[in-house]
Amino acid sequence: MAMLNRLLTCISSAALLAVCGPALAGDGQPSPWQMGFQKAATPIMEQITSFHDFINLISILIALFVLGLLIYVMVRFNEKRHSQPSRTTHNTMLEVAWTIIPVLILVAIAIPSFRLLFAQYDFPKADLTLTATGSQWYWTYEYPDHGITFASIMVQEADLKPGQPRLLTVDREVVVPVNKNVIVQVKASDVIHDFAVPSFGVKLDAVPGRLQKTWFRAERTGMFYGQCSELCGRNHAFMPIAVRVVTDEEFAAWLDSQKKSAARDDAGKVTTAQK
Ligand SMILES: [Cu+2]
Repeated sequence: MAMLNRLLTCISSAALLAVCGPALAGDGQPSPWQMGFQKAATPIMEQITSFHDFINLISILIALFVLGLLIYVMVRFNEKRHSQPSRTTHNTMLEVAWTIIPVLILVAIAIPSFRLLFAQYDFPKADLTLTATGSQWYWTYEYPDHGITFASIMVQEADLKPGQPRLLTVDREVVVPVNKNVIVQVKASDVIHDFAVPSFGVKLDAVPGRLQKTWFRAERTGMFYGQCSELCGRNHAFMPIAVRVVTDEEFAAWLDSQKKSAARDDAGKVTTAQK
């Protein structure tokens, strides 16, 4: 009985966490005791989140069903209550059912799964093109239409200002306008890296010698962090991605300020990051 009570407590607390999950989710960055994904900032991430919740629900129902069957068999057919096992081997209806039902479940999963896959690869018309190049161990960003290129390097813990997250803050953030389609071309200059921003539902390998492409459309302003998500060497954990989503006016002002300081030299800090 105590065992059953404990089991019920486990199930109810898991259900509670599932319900409270969104409240605990990080916004733009991970948060302590976060359950589930970071809060979605793009339509694709919203789709990913609801697809995940849907699959999770199916898994939980299947697990509970199997658990129920196991408990039923243990109680109903144990040696004490059922000492003479029956010799039944086939049941046509049951066999048809346990073939058809899983097929239906798989079809129900496949439909939203393919819809999401097509949405991710259905590139909209670009409002802004951005190139992200992974190098050991920093990212270089380029705005080809605006002639802006800069390296973005992690700020060391000792240099953080109050409110800046550890291991995620960079010296120069990517700035993009809100509600605009941003096409990101992802490249690598040395080994395989991975451009990933959880709130945007973006995760794409940066492969040397290959031009990969992904896109996002951020629907609210704010700071959104990601990290290189492919083991790329000793300082893999120290090449964060920081994207600031701003209004159109702020973006125009930022472009102006960047063009004015276009001549800045990244060479010095890049050499430091490579060490
Ligand atoms: Cu990397």
